Amino acid sequence: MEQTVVLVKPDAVKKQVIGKIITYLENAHFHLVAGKFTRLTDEIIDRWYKHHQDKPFFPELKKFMMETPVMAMIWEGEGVVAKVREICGPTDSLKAPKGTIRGDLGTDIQYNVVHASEDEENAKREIGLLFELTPQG
Ligand code: 3AN
Repeated sequence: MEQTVVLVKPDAVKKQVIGKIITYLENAHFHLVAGKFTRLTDEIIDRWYKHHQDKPFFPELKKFMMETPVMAMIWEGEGVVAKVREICGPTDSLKAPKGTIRGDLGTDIQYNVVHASEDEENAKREIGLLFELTPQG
């Protein structure tokens, strides 16, 4: 069955909306199959966002992603990767429609509440990074 990774980012952890975010995904009838509250390390962020490493915003992004632990989850269901991206809304919260997670709970392009895997290949890579390679499972 198709799986995707959702991270509840530090802005959402601070706003205490982890439960709300889970509710959007449960309401869409997807299944939560794994989850952990965990601190991202330097190495994981470098590998996670390798496509952004040369961007000017990368140092800020890294600092932000290490501000608190993140809630990392694996969600499962038919078409889950694309549908969860839709439920999250576009990267920039200011452009995200109301009714999407980012439109309802996000602040801007950086403080955008959630990460969701871009495609199935990335979902597998991210599951490997966070749920298979990290100590404590
Ligand atoms: P998405 O999370 O929608 O797949 P990506 O992979 O392009 O978006 O970006 C990953 C993260 O990098 C975003 N969630 C955001 O926190 C940060 N980011 C992306 N573009 C910018 C930007 N232009 N300025 C600041 N932060 C950015």
